[in-house]
Amino acid sequence: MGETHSLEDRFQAFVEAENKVEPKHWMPDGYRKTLVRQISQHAHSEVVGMLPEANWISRAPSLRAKLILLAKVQDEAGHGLYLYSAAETLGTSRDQMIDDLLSGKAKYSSIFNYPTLTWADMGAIGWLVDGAAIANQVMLCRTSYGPYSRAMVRICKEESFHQRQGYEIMMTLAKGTKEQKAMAQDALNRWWWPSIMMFGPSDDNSPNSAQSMKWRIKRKSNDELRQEFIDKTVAQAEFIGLTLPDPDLKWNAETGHYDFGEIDWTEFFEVIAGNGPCNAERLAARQKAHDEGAWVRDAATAYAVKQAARKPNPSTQTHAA
Ligand code: BYC
Repeated sequence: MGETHSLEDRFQAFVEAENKVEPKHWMPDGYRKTLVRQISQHAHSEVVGMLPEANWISRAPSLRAKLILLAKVQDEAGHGLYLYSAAETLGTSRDQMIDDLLSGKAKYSSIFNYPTLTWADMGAIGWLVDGAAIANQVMLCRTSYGPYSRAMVRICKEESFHQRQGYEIMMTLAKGTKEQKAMAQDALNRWWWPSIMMFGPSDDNSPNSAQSMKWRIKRKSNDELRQEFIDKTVAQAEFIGLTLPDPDLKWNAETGHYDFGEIDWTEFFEVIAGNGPCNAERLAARQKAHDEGAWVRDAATAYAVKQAARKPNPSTQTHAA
């Protein structure tokens, strides 16, 4: 490109040519800010997302189910860590990001502000919540920021295992006794609408989408992803004999997609404003874990200082012949 082009223009051409932006590259301030916002929210979602499921680890119905759930929750801790690391490459410290979560400044996914009332909720979360997360995250494997896109590749592989874990629980319950099937249907009824809200506001009400699509941070819009998820999930529900709780859900041969009912956006905006059923409980649990972990952070810092002081000075080091 000619020298008359601004840094912004060159950056735009760079991402449009499907290059990956790396931490040391020049980037517009807005690009950096958007990524810190999105990646840190994503990291917080993984970490807060452990809480509703952790509620059932001690009550899983078999040793096998307990082991699988434990592994899934551990994966989510790992996803949080990769994502905090990816966000740190943009120049924001993990302490700052965690302060923003605990003070209520940073958001995390709306979905984790709903309670997990029965074992079937572990099925519904894995099937629907991880299913929705995969739909969103497969596109993020192609996001323009290198560290985020690479973290997503591994995360998506693990999310596929999570989705199957959930679907298997739902399938088992749906094939079980009348009461077990009713429990699965009840969980589906409660998690369906919050799951489709996970994709965010509709495109005409999504303030960040246009710029994020232009910068190739987002590769598909909120509504496109929501539709893909719904289209894929209808057949999965039919296969296990459960009913999605939407009387307006109907195949539309003209569009080649399912039409669906009105989303309760008031509920969504209330939840992301901090007024969902479990927002206060979730943040209190994170605050408690943070406070109780203070001694671990202090010990790790003291150890790092001691190690740095002990490091031999290379100029005085002697080498064996
Ligand atoms: N919840 O302009 P928009 C998981 C906010 S966890 C809360 O469309 P954007 C898992 C949005 O932040 C998966 N807030 O925004 C873990 C913005 O507010 P701010 C989590 C939401 O960023 C454990 C405002 O609404 N996945 O897999 O272009 C167990 C306007 O929205 C939500 C990710 O985080 C929401 N649902 O698009 C099981 C994926 N939706 O920040 C599973 C990464 C919107 O301006 N994130 N908002 O104050 C993204 O892809 C995008 O950030 C979103 C939103 C699609 C979520």
